[in-house]
Amino acid sequence: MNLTLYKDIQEAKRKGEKKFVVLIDPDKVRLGKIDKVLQLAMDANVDYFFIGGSLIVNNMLDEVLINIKKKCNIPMILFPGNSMQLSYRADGLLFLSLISGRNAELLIGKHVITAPFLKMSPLEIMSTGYMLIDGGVPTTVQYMSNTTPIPAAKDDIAMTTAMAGELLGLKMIYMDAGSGAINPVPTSMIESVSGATDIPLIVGGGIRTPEKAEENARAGADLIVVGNAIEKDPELIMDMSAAIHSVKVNV
Ligand code: 1GP
Repeated sequence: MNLTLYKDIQEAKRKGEKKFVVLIDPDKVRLGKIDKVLQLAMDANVDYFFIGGSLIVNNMLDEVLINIKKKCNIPMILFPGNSMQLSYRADGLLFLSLISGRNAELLIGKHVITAPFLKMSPLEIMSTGYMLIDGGVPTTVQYMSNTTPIPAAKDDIAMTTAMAGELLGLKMIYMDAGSGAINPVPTSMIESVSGATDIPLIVGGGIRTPEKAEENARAGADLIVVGNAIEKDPELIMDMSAAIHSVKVNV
């Protein structure tokens, strides 16, 4: 088993370096277009792919993973929208607990069901406190999870939720405004959460420009996730990556 993903993420955080993550939704992938994304991702030194979506309606997950692995060596981390989205073909898995919500199934229920499978799997499992932040538009995750996102102006709720996640032993926090959010996670909220916790912080949802990505990294995000904007314009990968990797904070 290759257990270096989390070590690398921690090490980067310790050095004040930032990681760029491209989200690939197997539902939206056209196998022709993905080749271009893979090439650009390799050229731009993308750090990780997150693979997942809140609704995977086709059976492309394995095929997408096989195709990516054949063509590039960027680690693939599953970001599952539900417990069907598991595959040994990835490198790692975000074992998500939806700590911003109060849906017991998504806090612990599904985890109990998938634990025996995951325990035997070669995947590197990274427990992650997932916090949905109001991004100005109802998202698929919000609807599917039947939970209320943390209001965008409530930095204190985000901060204390993340602190509780850390104290429970979760290895990372993922603040997500949801795919296609109108408003990304507010900078002040990123600052509050990163200032109050020591575990790596993932931020995503509605990030469309390199400037915003860089601002989030400077505010304390350790991994920046971009999906939609890159699906629309894969060339954006180069500038996004340069912006995120240009940030090195003193720690
Ligand atoms: C969604 O954080 C991710 O879960 C990425 O969001 O597709 O809006 O970039 P976007």
